Amino acid sequence: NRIYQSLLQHKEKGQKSFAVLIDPDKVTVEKIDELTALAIEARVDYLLVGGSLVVTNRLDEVVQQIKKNCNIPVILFPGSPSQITPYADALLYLSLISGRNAELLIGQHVISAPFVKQSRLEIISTGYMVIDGGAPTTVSYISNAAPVPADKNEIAMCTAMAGEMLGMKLIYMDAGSGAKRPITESMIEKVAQIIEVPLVIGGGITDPEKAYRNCKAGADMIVIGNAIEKDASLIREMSAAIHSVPKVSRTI
Ligand code: 1GP
Repeated sequence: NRIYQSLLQHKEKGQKSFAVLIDPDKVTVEKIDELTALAIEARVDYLLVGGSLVVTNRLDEVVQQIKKNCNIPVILFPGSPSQITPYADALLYLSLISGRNAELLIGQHVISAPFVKQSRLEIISTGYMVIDGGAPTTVSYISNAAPVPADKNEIAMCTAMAGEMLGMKLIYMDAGSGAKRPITESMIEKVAQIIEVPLVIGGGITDPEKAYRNCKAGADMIVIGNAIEKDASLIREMSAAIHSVPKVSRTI
């Protein structure tokens, strides 16, 4: 579990990580080449590949092209069990703990378990929490489950705590891709304080200042997709902002 260990080490040192989310539906080979060149230059920590609704079957091809170009670890962020490829390094094994849709909590995992195991990917058990992003997002619609209301910090805290106690190795709070309103720093702070495992934050982050403030509030990893799809050069500024957060080592 090389990748998870690197996440834990970063967390211990108070070092923040930046992950660029690549939607396999939206990238051409040329775009992948552009993104990976920028990601290497800007020292992006991880590349996430996936999305709630992936319609093409180019996943293998996209991941292979990324791996050809760079050594940045590729972590799958699947919207469904069909989005798995052995060419990646790791898989966020997501259980939608903010929802009450049994299929996304455990049903699909049971169906795909033999296939996932065979893939030999590093499996990172992830408590996935969708937070209301101000308007319906693809994930809130597709998941057929109510997101956590944006101002209910207590619900987010209790959900994250429960996820951690159930053994999840990572908590990922997501306002949904392209969310109108990203997750508040106050919610991030409350959740970060109450859990020990790394905290990933994404959804609707468009400016480097917000990414920086999220890290200061306690996020360990920031995921950005949409804003980079619109302007790939943002990778540089985002990476600089996230990596400039003063390191505060963890005192246990
Ligand atoms: C979505 O958290 C990710 O699942 C990233 O969101 O595309 O809005 O950056 P954006």
